[in-house]
Amino acid sequence: MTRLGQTRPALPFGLTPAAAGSMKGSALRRALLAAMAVGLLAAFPAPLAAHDASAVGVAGDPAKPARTIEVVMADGSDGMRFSPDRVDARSGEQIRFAIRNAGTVDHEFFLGTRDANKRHAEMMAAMPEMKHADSNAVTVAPGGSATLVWRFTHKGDFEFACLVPGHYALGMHGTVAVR
Ligand SMILES: [Cu+2]
Repeated sequence: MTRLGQTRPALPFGLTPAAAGSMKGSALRRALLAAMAVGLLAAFPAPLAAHDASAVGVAGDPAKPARTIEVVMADGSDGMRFSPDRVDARSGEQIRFAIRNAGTVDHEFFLGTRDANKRHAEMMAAMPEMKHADSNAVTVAPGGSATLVWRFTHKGDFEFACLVPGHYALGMHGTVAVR
């Protein structure tokens, strides 16, 4: 049982003071290293996100032609949404998403597979302060705008989603159908 005001250094989670005390040197070090490794994975999910994004396509080249699609982010008493919430694209096509936040709070535009976004949203719920700055994601402040250029290289139904905790469930996601 942990008490307030304890002076003991924090132990890796799952390790009780009694268990730590019974461990000798190297075992305790291994437990600490394992806990640190888990912590590092949780703190730096970006490589995982980037890997997932490769199933959707690659970062676009702004110097090359792109079709512009305007996307508006909105929030209100009736929920949160992207307009449009469906985009059709051709495999190999480069799209320049011109994103504007017409809402009252920060929103994200995060491009990925449905599975990756779902897992990512769960992770975000545990780390609400996490900000994304990958080629497949952008955060837009209220009244602000941003562009994201992306080339879709695979056919399938993909998703753009706002992964700010709670927003996805309020309706903030859309589909990119690549044919
Ligand atoms: Cu949002």
